[in-house]
Amino acid sequence: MSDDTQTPETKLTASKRKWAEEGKFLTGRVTRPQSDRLPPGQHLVKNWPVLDLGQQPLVRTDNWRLDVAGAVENKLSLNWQAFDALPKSSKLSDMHCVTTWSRYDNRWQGVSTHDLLDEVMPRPDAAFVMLTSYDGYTTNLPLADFASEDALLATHWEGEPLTRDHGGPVRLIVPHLYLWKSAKWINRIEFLTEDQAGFWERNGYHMRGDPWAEERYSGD
Ligand SMILES: Nc1nc2c(c(=O)[nH]1)N[C@H]1C(S)=C(S)[C@@H](COP(=O)(O)O)O[C@H]1N2
Ligand SMILES: [Mo]
Repeated sequence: MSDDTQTPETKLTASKRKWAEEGKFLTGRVTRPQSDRLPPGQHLVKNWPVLDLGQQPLVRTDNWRLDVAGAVENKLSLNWQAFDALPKSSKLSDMHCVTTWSRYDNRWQGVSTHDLLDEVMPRPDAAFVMLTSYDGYTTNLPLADFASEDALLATHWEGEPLTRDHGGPVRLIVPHLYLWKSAKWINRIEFLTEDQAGFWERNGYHMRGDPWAEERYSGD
């Protein structure tokens, strides 16, 4: 057989098979016993507080873009129509803010990070992501956490479009890390081979931010 039957698809398929063999992206999987549901130092709230840098950008879907760059096979720049054409998922999860409030049972809809990763295919050396938002906010996290099965690019909360103050039209939700990792008004995802600090991480917050390990500040 000659080599000219090689198409981009077979290259992509081979790469996906290799990830499966390596168990890539499985490490972010998080299941915990119910008794361990509230992380240490947290208290429950019923409302949903708003926290950000005080600038809530007005981002409309007709000029929204999501750029995916860095250590990936397929760089993307999605407009709303292209993003909306991706498969949709629904997830139920708790959220935990470093300011000590937690809120249970949030129903999210959007595009799972798994489905996005299927499109962009991180290179084998990609190990971290840096998120950039329309208000200039940045935050970093390990790729394995970004790829966790509960993580999604959320467009809806409790069946309603995400409001502007909570990061609409699209925010990240990575429920097993403190909420500062869940960038509101997301605009760009860059895959990195080395970790870099985002906004709060440069200002003393933890590079990972696991609530069960109380990874609040860089010394924790
Ligand atoms: N773009 C952007 N995303 C952000 C922030 C921000 O200032 N800008 N703040 C983070 C912090 S510190 C928290 S606690 C959560 C709060 O999300 P909420 O306002 O929807 O509760 O958003 C995170 N994502
Ligand atoms: Mo926060």
